[in-house]
Amino acid sequence: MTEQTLVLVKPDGVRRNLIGEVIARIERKGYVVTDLRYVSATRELLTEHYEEHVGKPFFEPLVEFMMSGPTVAVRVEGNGVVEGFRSLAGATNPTTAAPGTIRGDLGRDWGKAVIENIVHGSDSTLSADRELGIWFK
Ligand code: DAT
Ligand code: MG
Repeated sequence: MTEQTLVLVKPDGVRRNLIGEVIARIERKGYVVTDLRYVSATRELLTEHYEEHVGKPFFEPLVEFMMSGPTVAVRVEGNGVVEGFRSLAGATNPTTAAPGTIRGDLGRDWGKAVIENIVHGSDSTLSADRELGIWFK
């Protein structure tokens, strides 16, 4: 099977009408969207998705932010897509994310307790399979 990753257009990206922009960048790169869902995430789903961050100071603000509106979950396929999409997304902090990346071009610091950075991308093939199972149950 081809490599797969989970991309999320987070609530800030959906509110700012950036669903198409994010998907366009994925498609222009040559990756293939093979499934897509509009999801109102629950605390339960988010606790599973962000299990590595449970207990950190930004965890509660992160969950609140991710429940503040709908998220678009996207299954994306292609060789090297896990690393490739992380590269398209850019660094976690949009202030320093490189121009040319999604977070670098479209994100900024809004002075909130949690970093709002438009997209999520799985950080390994193991995470990708785990996270796809959560969002495409
Ligand atoms: P990434 O989304 O780049 O994989 P992560 O997994 O470390 O980053 O964190 C998940 C999300 O939590 C991230 O996209 C934004 C937010 N976040 C991370 N570190 C943070 C911090 N120190 N303060 C506030 N929000 C943070
Ligand atoms: Mg992460």
